[in-house]
Amino acid sequence: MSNIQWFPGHMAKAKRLVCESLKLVDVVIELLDARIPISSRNPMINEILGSKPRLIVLNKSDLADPVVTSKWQQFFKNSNIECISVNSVKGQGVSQIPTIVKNLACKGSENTKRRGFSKIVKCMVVGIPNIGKSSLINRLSKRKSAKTADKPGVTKGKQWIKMEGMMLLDTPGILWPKFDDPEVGMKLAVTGAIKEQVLDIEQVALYLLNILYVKVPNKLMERYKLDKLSEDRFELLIQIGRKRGLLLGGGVVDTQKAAVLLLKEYRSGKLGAISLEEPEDIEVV
Ligand SMILES: Nc1nc2c(ncn2[C@@H]2O[C@H](COP(=O)(O)OP(=O)(O)OP(=O)(O)O)[C@@H](O)[C@H]2O)c(=O)[nH]1
Ligand SMILES: [Mg+2]
Repeated sequence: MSNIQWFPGHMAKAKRLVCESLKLVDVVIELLDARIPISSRNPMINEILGSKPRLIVLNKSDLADPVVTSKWQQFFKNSNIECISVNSVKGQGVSQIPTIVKNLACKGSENTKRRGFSKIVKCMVVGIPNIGKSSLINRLSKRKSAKTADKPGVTKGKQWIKMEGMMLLDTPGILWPKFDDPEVGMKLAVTGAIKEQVLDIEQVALYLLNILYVKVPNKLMERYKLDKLSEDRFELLIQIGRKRGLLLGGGVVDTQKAAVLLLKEYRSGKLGAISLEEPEDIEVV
């Protein structure tokens, strides 16, 4: 498996922006992908945040297995970090955030400064590209102030958005310079955090196909109307392409198009709500 590397100049800038803004805020919302809570956790952000009060929000919970998501919530709570799960598009779970953030801000000001904090709580939302930071802010503020789109790198600078009792800071998504584990890069690619231009889409689709084959073979059979799944992953991709009529000349399957289709269907939940990692898979926290 080749290692995806992705840390263009604008990400270094985004990291500086998060560092500088940290001084200005009472609380940080660390947004993670409910399907890959560990792989979507930026180790750099963890260092930057230090002891700042934080809430972990597992977003895109509609695309993850709810049983696995509950386990993740417990996993973070066991490490004394507040954690909830939400769907920022439909709004599920979002209404609990203001109260939790205000409580965290109160605690933070008692412990660190021994003085009150301003009534307006300042909260920064951080996370990897395309995770849903701007969508969450729009949901919380009940306005479409922040630009959102189904691709990474949409928010370029910081933007403060006001809501009742709170100021929210939207930030650009940040990845880190090197993925020590190539699987982390693959999972980020599968879920859409890395720009497609730098990816080998077929390789990413084969990685996903491997997980789906092991975890949810029935869902693959149902979705693509396959009686039997080929054990060879590339053959399986060909089976899917053929079923969907994605052919080049001479009846040859266009595996590139099949790869794009599989990723698109997984990302939009058409294959079901499927988590790609579980707390049991993680050896070291
Ligand atoms: N299914 C689902 N899609 C979501 C959810 N939250 C956000 N999205 C989608 O994810 C895509 C990215 O959302 P954004 O809010 O632009 O993400 P961002 O983190 O601000 O991205 P950058 O600004 O590029 O770093 C959009 O297509 C959203 O509709 C969610 O809870 N569930
Ligand atoms: Mg954004």
